[in-house]
Amino acid sequence: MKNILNFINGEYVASERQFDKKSPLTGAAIATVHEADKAQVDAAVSAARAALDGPWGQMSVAERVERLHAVADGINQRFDEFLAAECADTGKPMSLARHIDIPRGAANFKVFADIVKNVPTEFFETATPDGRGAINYGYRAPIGVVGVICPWNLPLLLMTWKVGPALACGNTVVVKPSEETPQTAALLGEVMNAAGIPPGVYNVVHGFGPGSAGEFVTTHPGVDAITFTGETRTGEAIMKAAAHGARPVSLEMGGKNAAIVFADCDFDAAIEGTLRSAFVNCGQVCLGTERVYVERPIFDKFVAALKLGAEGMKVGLPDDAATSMGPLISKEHQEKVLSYYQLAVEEGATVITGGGVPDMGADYAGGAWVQPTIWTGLSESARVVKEEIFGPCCHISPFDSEEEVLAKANDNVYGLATAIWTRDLARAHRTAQRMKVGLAWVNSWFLRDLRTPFGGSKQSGIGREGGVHSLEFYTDMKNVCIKL
Ligand code: NAD
Ligand code: 6OD
Repeated sequence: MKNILNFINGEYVASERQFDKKSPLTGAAIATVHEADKAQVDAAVSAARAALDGPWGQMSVAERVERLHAVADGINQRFDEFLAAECADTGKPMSLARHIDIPRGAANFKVFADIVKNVPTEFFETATPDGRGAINYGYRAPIGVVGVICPWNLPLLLMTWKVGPALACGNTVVVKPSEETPQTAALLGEVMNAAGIPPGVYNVVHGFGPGSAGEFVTTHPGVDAITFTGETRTGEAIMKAAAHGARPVSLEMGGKNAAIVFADCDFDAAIEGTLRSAFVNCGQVCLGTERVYVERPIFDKFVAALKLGAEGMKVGLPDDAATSMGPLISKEHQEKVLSYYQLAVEEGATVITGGGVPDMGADYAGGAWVQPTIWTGLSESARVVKEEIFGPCCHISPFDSEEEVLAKANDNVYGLATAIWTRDLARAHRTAQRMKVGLAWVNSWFLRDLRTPFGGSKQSGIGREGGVHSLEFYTDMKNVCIKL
């Protein structure tokens, strides 16, 4: 059994209380995680403050950039360790983590270091009555000690997506990884030390939300800003905590994303894209598709092809190269997803495929396995069509007009992402612009350019990160006015 410690002020620290991290593959405990108490969170925040006022805050941008590049290189040098840790915590296929989670975990440091190095601020010349004039320029100062609260679905990727820009902007961080996925955040501490990141710049405290490290971080008066990824109702609690002291929040939250498939689409591309968006990472991607709207002339053909694709997916172990889908994160989440599988039947769905638990053999009977599942036939008001499930499942329904599908696709409290499949360019622009979401992909899905704004509309989020938008959140922009 591994021992997963907190990382405070550049050192690994044990806690009095511990909890078990269980394998999603078997349900057996694979690690003992040390749960930070209030005093340890205090110590992490103090260390972050000292590093902010000290070596990190005083370091030149060029040097900071160089060290963040060294962090990215350090992750790549220990790629296999990160890969093994991430797959042990999540059960996801190594083929997936090798191409997405770990490389993006490294890239998040390089890309944002380079953005900070290269993006200028504003400059204005101002006329004054005495004719001498003034100049104004924008100056970005760090926002301070940032609390980073992370989910379990893409642990290293989503944590570094916040920590990369936060550190590049000169801040220091206290990270609270998900209780389900503590390993890669802890391992990153070793890389930080090796890369010459001063103690206190990057701190990790383990634990849960309410009454534990999550609450201690978000309610701590020494934390100047909070960035969060997770469920909308957790985001609401964090927003309330942040209200004390009027601290800024960046919230990336839930989704119930719709794909819109027009009859003129590249059919094979739409099938391939929808299979990925519905089932990759066992459906545990916030951007994933859980509602598919297909134009009626190709509806039957689409349902049949998606069924064939889903049934061709191998549910299996991380190190099997043939595996396309692993288990869900935990037995608790399996219970939630299976309750929706049951509810779909009760609400009158036709189960096109799946709907249950695959037989993984006796050794893996304790794991959080579920079948990829497709339904048709539900009304738009069904809970299965309205609520985020966060599992490998989708409901497909037919539509007859652009107006109709836009009304249906937008009729949801969430507004994170959409994928639109069509060869008609004018329609692509029109529908993408009219979807009430933060991210609209046309003829693709989860195609990322880290310079672009990322975030959700409605209950899917507050704020945008990515590119200069991350700088907006992680810096305090001040205007310097100089009378000439
Ligand atoms: P979650 O909200 O349950 O937990 C996220 C983190 O918040 C965990 O570290 C948890 O310990 C912590 N937490 C819980 N309650 C807290 C509290 N009261 N105070 C402080 N911290 C608290 O989310 P999850 O189950 O880990 O992740 C799945 C959810 O995340 C889904 O809803 C998914 O859509 C969403 N998500 C959104 C995005 C996005 O970019 N919009 C990305 C990934 C995941
Ligand atoms: O790609 C990203 O930067 C990002 N934040 C992805 C989020 C995926 C949600 O599960």
